[in-house]
Amino acid sequence: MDVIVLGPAGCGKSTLTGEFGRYLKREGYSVRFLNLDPGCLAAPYQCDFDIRERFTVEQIMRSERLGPGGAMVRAMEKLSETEIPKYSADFTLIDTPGQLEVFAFQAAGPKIVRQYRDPVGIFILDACIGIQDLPAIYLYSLATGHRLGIETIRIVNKVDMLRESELEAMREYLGNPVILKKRIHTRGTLSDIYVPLSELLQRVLLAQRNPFVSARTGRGFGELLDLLHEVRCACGDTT
Ligand SMILES: Nc1nc2c(ncn2[C@@H]2O[C@H](COP(=O)(O)OP(=O)(O)OP(=O)(O)O)[C@@H](O)[C@H]2O)c(=O)[nH]1
Ligand SMILES: [Mg+2]
Repeated sequence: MDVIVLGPAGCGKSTLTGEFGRYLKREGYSVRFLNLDPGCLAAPYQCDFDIRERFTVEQIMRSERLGPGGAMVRAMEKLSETEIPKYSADFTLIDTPGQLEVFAFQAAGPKIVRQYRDPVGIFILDACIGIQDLPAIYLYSLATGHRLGIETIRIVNKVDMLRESELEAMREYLGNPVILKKRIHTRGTLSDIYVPLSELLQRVLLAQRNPFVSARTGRGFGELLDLLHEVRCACGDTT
């Protein structure tokens, strides 16, 4: 199974790739690690393929006299023209750049992802974001999956940083459309857009499971693994 780890800057993509990969190995699976982030200084896992061996954002900044954003866009173009090795491991974990908008919303992203036959995306929601901002980031995750054209599951990471009562509130919130709806602002001229969007979000939230995970402690890895298996089961049901 090819698993593409997605999410905004600093949400824990690289940590999860490393720690979840080591967990999978302990469970007896064969695992490969791919780093597709040409901007990182180091990856916290032993890479089977590391895009930084071909080019880095820093090299592109120097050679093409670009700023960090422009160099990352250029790097993604180069990545989309690069043949990424394919492995027949049980799990190939693919770590992606922190600049999600460059990876997912420029032309290169879907082209890169299309190199894989039927990948699954894990979109990481950072538990520290706070309940009030969850709807926005959840919509972002849906847009990302849609844009890349891949089946995407969502996990809440860094749960070790919250108290149990805070986690409970978040769990209740994710499972309760009424609370959620109140949180989406519906005032003003944009209400025509936000009301249907909030209704869509409620339907999605009720239909999906979102494992609570800590990439640091390994909490929730078993549930994440189960969900990945379920996504790949014949029925495709992730409830
Ligand atoms: N407490 C806690 N910290 C975490 C967890 N996962 C990641 N972190 C920390 O969050 C910070 C960012 O983690 P990374 O794994 O580098 O995040 P990333 O999404 O790969 O970051 P970029 O590639 O730069 O976007 C680091 O300090 C990690 O140690 C977690 O589950 N719990
Ligand atoms: Mg990273």
